[in-house]
Amino acid sequence: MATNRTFTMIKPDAVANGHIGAILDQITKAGFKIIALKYTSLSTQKAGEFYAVHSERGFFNDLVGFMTSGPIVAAILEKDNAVADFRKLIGATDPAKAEEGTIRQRFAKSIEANAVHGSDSDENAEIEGNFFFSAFERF
Ligand code: DGI
Repeated sequence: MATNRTFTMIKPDAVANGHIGAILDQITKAGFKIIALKYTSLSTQKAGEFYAVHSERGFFNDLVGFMTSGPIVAAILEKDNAVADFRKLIGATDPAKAEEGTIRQRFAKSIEANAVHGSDSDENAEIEGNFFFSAFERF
């Protein structure tokens, strides 16, 4: 398993607000190398699968609705300590609690429309990367 990789999505709010370029710029300037990159969207079924761990939560239907509301950018990123360093770069789930200068503090408006996803473990990074990308789409 590649422990130096993580998976991210730029979520529909950040795409709609025109932040794809600024977010990718911040990610690459922080030392992450882009291994795979895709502009795509999630069907209701795919979004439900991706967030299956949250299926019993009260916000699940809203979350799936939000994640299917427009296109997203999916990417696999590489860097030493990728998962933890990327979580630090994006900031807290709730942008109101995210540290100054983090991606969510800069670009997100609410706990649901929070601009970016970042894997929370090496295992999930692997699973989530495989969810979006084949071997031929990684460089
Ligand atoms: O790993 P994170 O994305 O930081 O957070 P998470 O895995 O706990 O939750 C996944 C996503 O679900 C999160 O990015 C936004 C949404 N979410 C989490 N907690 C809440 C929420 N959405 C709403 N509406 N309310 C919540 O309390």
